[in-house]
Amino acid sequence: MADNSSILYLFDRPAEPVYVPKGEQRVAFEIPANYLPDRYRSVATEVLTRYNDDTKMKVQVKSISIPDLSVPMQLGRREAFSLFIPLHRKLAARLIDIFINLRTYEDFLSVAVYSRDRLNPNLFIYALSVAILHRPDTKNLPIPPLSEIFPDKFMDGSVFSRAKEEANVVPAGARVPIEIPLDYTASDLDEEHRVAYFREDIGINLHHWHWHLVFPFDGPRSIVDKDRRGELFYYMHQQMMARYNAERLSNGMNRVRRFINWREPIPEGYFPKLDSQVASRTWPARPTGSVLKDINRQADQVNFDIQDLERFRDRIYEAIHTGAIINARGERVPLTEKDGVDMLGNLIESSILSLNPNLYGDLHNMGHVAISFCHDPDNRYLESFGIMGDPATAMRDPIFYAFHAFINDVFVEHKNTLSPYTNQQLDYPGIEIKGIEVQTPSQPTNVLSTFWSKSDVDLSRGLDFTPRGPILARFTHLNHARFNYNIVVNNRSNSTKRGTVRIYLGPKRDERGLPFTLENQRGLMMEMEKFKVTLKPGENRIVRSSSQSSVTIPFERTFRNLEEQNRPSAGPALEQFNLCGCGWPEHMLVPKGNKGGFPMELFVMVSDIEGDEIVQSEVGGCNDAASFCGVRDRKYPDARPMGYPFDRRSRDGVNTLAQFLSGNMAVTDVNIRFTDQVLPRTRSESTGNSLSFS
Ligand code: CUO
Repeated sequence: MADNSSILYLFDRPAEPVYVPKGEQRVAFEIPANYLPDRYRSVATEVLTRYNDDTKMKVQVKSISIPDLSVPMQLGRREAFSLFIPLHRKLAARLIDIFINLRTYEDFLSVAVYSRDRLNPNLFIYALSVAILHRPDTKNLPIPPLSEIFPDKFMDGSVFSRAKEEANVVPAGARVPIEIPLDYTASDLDEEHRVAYFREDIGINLHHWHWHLVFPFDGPRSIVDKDRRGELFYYMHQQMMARYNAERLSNGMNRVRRFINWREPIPEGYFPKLDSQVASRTWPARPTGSVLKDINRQADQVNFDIQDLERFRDRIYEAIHTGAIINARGERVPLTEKDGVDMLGNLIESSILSLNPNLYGDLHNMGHVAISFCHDPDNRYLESFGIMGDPATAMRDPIFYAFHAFINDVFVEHKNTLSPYTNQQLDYPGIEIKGIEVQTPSQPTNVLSTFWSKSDVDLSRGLDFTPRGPILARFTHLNHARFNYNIVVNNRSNSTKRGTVRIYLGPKRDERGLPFTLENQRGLMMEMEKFKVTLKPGENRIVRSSSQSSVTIPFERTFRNLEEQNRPSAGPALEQFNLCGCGWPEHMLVPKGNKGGFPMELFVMVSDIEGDEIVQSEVGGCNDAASFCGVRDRKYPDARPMGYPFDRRSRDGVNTLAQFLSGNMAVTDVNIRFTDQVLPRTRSESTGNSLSFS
């Protein structure tokens, strides 16, 4: 790799010093002697020449005057880093600011190289990732998935001693993958464990981490202030909840409860069994029955009471019910139909765009902090935060969903104040859906097929101080056979029409087996696909593959390897490959269903382009999972409220999905059949188990 991509080698083995050659190419950074940390200066000549024979490629690092790094250096090298802790967030925001404002790529590389061995590795990798994603001269680079950089955040700690043994004892070509069992965090005695395969899926956790990288809540305003980011905070998390609930219903469980009484013992316990390789301690567990406490941790400079959270919550509800936020100047800012949800998102999270952080606080982030410190609220045991304190790990914990069910509820409270869509706002006169079905190869019509697959991730990038060469961990995950949507649309006018096809899938029956009312079902509707169509007069047959989904990124992108041999080397293909890693993993598009067939309803709508269209060039890039992640450097590509048409209460007299339909909509029953076997990945028409590389 030449040019601007050499900065990516800084992701390699984050705790090894920067002058140790990186990657399989043995890339050596030629650093000025004064860049060495103090403890190496006296042995500079030896240190800087030691690896000379071992390198295949050299990268010159320019010597420049280094900006003041004292702020980000406040966090120790071996401490844990949490985005949700305000102090840590400020340190990261400062470093991002430094990185973003460096004038040239050479300066950026130089400061990044200088700071790498002086800063906390988690803080450094986070800030470096945000900066690379947002700098014009690096934004096309593929950031390696965090599972390669810090694999310890994604799998059982015992994997690493086995991996180190394998790496030290067995030569690179002869190593065997280390199997990670599907069930290692709990037994079936814990009912919540039935959906552990979802919570602990590497792909969904990577998505969540990447989403928060693309949409940071702090940092330079130019990168925080993205189009409708507050609304997207609501919608992306709402959709993850809908997916989790479909997964629970598939497994015979109730929908997730809301964590609303913060004084009560928390029934959901979780023992993550993750070991931090960097902070060299295990991530704390939370036994069943833990209680939130007031937080007062001087070391982290975080000090607030549960009562503070309750006050923030009540003020936000008051804003919703009075229809207006009070801004920092004491003025009323109405929560309008168009922008209200976006303002609320920034207020609740809260991001630096919050209109009044003093009054409305930092509800969501402090909720994460309170939960993640409930085992050591005053730091008497010198324990760090639990997994709710890190976006890369939070989704593993059942409490994440109970807490986010509460957060979602706040948004729903606001949405319920808006008038229902009128028939006129929903219908597309002259456009009629005549038929919809899904077709999976070698399955009956309207049957989706799920099963287990095994895939490998390479740990070698994240295993500091071990011999080189790939070392694979093999994990088992849910998967489905790819399928097509077949849609027949009749355009009864005599001119060409354009519209947006919106496809949702939702469970048909509740926990007791009764059909859902629309009011209960609409929050469970999962966006599967959204795309523009041009409809000629008469009948139009539309075929769409599930792999094109507006919410997913391809399997290979979730688990891509930076040095993979089959990576496109230039041109638009590279551009496409490199686009951000944000997006729901394709293998988790379809909920598990069950062996007998889990009944779902497939909803398809063609909406009028008049109300949909954002006029802009769509070449923005990074648009694979646009519904969840937006389009890079562009406006959100759909003018309707996110979640339309299910984001509001339905009009009077409409109680079921069937009653909701106008001519431009249709519903059909779909069954999801689960096969409890590990099938080869080729069943999903994906490219096979091609993640290994030599
Ligand atoms: Cu994504 Cu709570 O926002 O984790």
